[in-house]
Amino acid sequence: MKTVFSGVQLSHAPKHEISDGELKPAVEIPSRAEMVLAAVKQRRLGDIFEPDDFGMRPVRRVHSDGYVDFLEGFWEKWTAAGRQSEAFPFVWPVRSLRADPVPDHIDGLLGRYSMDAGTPLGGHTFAAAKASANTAITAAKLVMDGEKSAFGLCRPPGHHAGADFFGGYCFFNNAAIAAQWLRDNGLARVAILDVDYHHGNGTQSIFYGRSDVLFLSIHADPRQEYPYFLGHADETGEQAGTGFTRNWPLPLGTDWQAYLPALEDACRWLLVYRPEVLIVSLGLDCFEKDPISGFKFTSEDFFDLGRKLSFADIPTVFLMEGGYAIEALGTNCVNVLEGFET
Ligand code: SP5
Ligand code: ZN
Repeated sequence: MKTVFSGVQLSHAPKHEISDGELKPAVEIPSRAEMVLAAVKQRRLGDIFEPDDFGMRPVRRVHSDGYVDFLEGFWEKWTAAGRQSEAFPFVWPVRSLRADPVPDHIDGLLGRYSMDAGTPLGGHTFAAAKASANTAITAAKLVMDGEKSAFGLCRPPGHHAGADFFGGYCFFNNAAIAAQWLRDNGLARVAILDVDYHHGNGTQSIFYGRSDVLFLSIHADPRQEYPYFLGHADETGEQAGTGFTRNWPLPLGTDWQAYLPALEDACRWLLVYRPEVLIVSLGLDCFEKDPISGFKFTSEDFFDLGRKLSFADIPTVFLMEGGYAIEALGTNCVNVLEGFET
């Protein structure tokens, strides 16, 4: 399987995150991608390619102009205001407050275009997020051009980012951008299967009213786990998209055996929908030793996950999302990809 990766993605290097009531060391760090890249090379998964530059048009097909402009111009505004350290939002336009007009002040902008305080923005974030989106599109293009599968080694991840907000370590929604790009380049039906431990709230919200992109997500129950405010079983789409979103929230402690029925259910939906391309939002944070998560996958289970995903011979684009057990990340990720090819 071919891998797409850009070193520019390493330039986003957050120092801290706000979680569990503390300013803690960041977990979404460059070494995640380096570990996966090392495993791809060591296990000879296949050739590694730099992404093509698709410009900002495909990104703007998914994200609002206001949001893209905000991310692009952010660091200049932030430093012009005398700030030097990485940025965190701390005030949001929640229920009964107004999201519009968009504030002028940098702290207002941060809150207007974010969903949490756990996702620091730095001087290289925009460039890295753009490279990550290009990585995703390039992997999608490989598959559209005839590869049976491809791996976009994306970082930062994407699935928590919505049309006009960042959060959950995500800035541009790589899976959504790749799906939209495939639609804009002639495909009629694309499916996204999100197996990250956390619900892909950004991806779901982007496609919630649409039937041309099926969104399926298996994740920790939002009653108990981040992102808390989306991902319940009764969310199945709206208007033209009714029936084209499906969620499998599972309890903390779920292991591979308990996960399997949900995965098989999701596979049945894929068979019915018959997408021309499947995009897998590949989080590796269901791992038993993941430092922020509560599922119980072993490294071997990831191999079985990959094998299951090859069930219907659908051309498949794997895009990396979360996963924070740095030492095992490369092994777990390549296990999925090798399992798929077995
Ligand atoms: C892409 C992705 O996986 N994003 C996840 C963002 C999760 N951020 C919230 C982290 C909260 C951590 N609390 C962990 C408590 C365990 N002791
Ligand atoms: Zn996750």
